[in-house]
Amino acid sequence: MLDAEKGFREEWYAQPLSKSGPVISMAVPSSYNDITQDKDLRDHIGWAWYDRLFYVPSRWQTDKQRVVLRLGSAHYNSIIYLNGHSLTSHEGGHLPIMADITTKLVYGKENLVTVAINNTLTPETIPQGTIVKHNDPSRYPPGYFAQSYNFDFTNYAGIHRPVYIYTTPQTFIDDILITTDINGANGVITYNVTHGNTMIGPSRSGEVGCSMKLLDNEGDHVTSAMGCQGTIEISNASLWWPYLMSENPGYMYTLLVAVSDADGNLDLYPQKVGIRTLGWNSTTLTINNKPLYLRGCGKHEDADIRGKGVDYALIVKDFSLLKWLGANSFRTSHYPYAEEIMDMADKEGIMIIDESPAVGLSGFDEALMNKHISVMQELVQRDKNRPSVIMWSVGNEPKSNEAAALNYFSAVVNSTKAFDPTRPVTCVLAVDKHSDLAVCKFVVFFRKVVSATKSADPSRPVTCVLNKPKEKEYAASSLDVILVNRYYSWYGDTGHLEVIKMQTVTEFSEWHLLHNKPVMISEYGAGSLPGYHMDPAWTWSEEYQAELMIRNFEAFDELRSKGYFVGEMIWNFADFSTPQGHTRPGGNRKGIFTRSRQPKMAAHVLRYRYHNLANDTLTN
Ligand code: E9O
Repeated sequence: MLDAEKGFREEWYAQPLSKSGPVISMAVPSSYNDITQDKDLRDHIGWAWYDRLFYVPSRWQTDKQRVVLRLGSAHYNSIIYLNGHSLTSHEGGHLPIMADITTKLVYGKENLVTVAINNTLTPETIPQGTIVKHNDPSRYPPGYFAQSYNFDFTNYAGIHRPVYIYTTPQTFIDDILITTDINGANGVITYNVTHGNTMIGPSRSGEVGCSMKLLDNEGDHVTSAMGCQGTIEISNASLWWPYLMSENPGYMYTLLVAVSDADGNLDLYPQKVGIRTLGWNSTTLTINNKPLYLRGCGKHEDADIRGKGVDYALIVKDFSLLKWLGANSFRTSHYPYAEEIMDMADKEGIMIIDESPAVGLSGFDEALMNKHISVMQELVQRDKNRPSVIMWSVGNEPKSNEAAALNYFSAVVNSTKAFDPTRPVTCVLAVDKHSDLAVCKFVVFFRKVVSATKSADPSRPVTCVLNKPKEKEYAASSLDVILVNRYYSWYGDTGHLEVIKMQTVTEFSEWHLLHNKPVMISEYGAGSLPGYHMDPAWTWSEEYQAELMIRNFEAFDELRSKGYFVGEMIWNFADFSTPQGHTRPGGNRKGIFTRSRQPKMAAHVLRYRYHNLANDTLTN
């Protein structure tokens, strides 16, 4: 039910919504926007309400079960009520919401869950948007406003991911932390299990014990261990390898975790474990001590009708297409994706750059920073055990030419590293880094002078008096790997495909020169309308998109030979929905697949390259 600011006043949560006004039939999980023929629902900004009556068996109460309500996500701000009482609230549209509802249910009877969702974005939310109020009464009706965004994709809203009610015993597994390592041919799994107790019955939490059983990927027993913390070493372990880097990519063991107490409560959780190590230095990324080259794409959770709603068939289709392409990775641009997608990535050996919802940020104040840090904490908490996640991305295309970005990103990146010291951290950049080769030469020059001075006298610190910072980009210095989005011959020098190679090589060598870190291109591409052909290539034709890619490949190959270029990701996997606009014919058309997942000419070109790259990596 759509709300124009009345729902809270009229206490819509106190009874089924149908008693407060006309309700719309709605599917969960799905975005609500594209499901009906109603333009007001598609374009709605503000509160929308969902509800559902459900029953729970009285046996759950007699069995002293703990009951949890879990929403995979709800976009953007949500308040959840149970049986007319406020239960919990959550800010942010892409991470799970959980609440213990054991004592709030009526057992053996009808219960009512109500979810109020608001999709409004402001400069204080992550991501940001602005509400533009139009006050001219001769041109707009009273109270007229529009929402604008700091990004180009449709801000789909609704309950996007599955909603579950599940039970555990009153002594339960609260969390499991897994880290893995390699010791010669052996794999090492370190685990830490934390448990809780709901105190429904007499608590004897002092007597809680943990035991582990490790199973291989066929479910056969490998080894067992006792204790809530510990290390398991497996001789001749099967490692987790990415797609096309091994015969058996995505190999995962199952750590069967059991927590039990003296009252006979037993909670079991089958935790998947992929054994792999990650490494990074100033030029290289490694997995299991082998150098990595990422060949992938930026994606979106986006499809006809359901918008950003989880769709199992679509997940299988997208992974099938990624493998057909020969891709080994993608970035969850520009927000955390559904756990069902992450599960597939673990299983199929597709590596993930796991991105926060911080797209297009600006105005770097402390309040935003604290919010950003807690989003990173929630993201790490959710995805920490996934072998597929090889890098955290704290954001995409921040306005990091604002000087405040320096301290801001150093704080966000350092906090992320404290939450998870095992993975590299990046942020996807787009602002100009001071595109002047002279500056880079200057940096190299001073590095040499400083190190020569230091070796002549190691006993004193060395300085140089500066008048102003030389770099216009302020986030890169905090990152482990530099990812940059560049659209030569699309957003700049449009139509001039011949400048791509030169400009790309110059730009990415400079990023490495300036920061002495591995670099990769995280977006490049062109829009194309499938079926529109022009030769010689012309913007929006399939030929133009394909030729732009081939010119980029020439640059990437030259950069790869320099030894610090660690990956390429096309923008975008598929065409996706955007707000209406004169530069977006039917959405963003930079997909190499159409929105219904059929290949454009570009997909065939990329497929040829990615399979060749995969063979290179196998033979080297
Ligand atoms: C972010 C992505 O979500 N990067 C954008 C993509 C695009 O297609 C968008 O879909 O627009 C590209 C940013 C390129 C920056 C150059 C801007 C020049 C404007 C004249």
